[in-house]
Amino acid sequence: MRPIAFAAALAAGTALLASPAVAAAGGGETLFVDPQGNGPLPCDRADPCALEFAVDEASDADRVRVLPGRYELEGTLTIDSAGAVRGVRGRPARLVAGDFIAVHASSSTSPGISDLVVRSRSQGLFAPFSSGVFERLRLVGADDNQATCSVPEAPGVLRDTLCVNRGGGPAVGVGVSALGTYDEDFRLVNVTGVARSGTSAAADGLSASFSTLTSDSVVDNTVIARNSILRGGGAGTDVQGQTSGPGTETLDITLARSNFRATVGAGNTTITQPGSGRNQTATPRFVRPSRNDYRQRESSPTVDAGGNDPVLGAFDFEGDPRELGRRVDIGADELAG
Ligand SMILES: [Ca+2]
Ligand SMILES: [Ca+2]
Repeated sequence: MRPIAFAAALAAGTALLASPAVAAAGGGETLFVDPQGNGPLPCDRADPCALEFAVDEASDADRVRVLPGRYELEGTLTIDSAGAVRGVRGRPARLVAGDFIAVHASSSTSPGISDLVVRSRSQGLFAPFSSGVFERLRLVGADDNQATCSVPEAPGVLRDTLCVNRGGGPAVGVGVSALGTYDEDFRLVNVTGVARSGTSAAADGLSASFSTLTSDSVVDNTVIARNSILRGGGAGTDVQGQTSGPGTETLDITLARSNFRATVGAGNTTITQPGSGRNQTATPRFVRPSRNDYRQRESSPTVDAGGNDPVLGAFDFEGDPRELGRRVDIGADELAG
């Protein structure tokens, strides 16, 4: 039996290598991209394509594999059909965007996006209507008035992700919002959402804003944050929520095993009290936040202070195993010994 099994495995391996593009889960193809890539379809590993080209050409079932390196984006990277855009875990590609939104994940195709480092002077990720999983992203933006990670009307999951806003105005780290009758839930797991403000402007770590459009609308919204660090600055707060509009709307922001000091709720908003349950208020300690290094120091209160979750990720934002030490940490980073 043994030689036969070996031969079968070898044949399968040969078939895989001979294939022009690697079939992805769900029946699609994998399109490889590289910073110097200029290849035609099918964008195989030996002749990778340019990032924008592959993202434009990919269909719903395809995935784009972003090989390590630095990508200077010529405009917003608009993902409106690719099923997934993924870097390499532990060796994330670096996308530099300039003055425009770095990644716009649009439409109902629900792209999954992972393992990217994104820098922009505007927003990092704008993902309306998407139910995808966004994970292991390190997004640093500087938009004065927008969230670095903006997920309006997106019933998805943001996890193991860093969202930093360095804008000097009313900046936001993570923004969740909806207009009208939207009543989906949104979930943050192991997110570090930080808005830095050197001025008196209101910078919020997490901002959730929901509004009805008609008086007969009855909408209940839920935002769940677990194992997350949410920090604002200036005249802002760490977790802000509001409802508005002519209808009847509630917003429930539930935080568990998370790190935040203060909240502000307006309208029919309820927000978990800082320090209640297993939530903590002590200042998290990062390696070098001035250089956007939001890995934890060993002395940070966030180490081993998180808990389990139904959609807990398997790895942290730099590719370390998600659970090391006594238990999961709070925030995008897991402290590796
Ligand atoms: Ca741990
Ligand atoms: Ca780590």
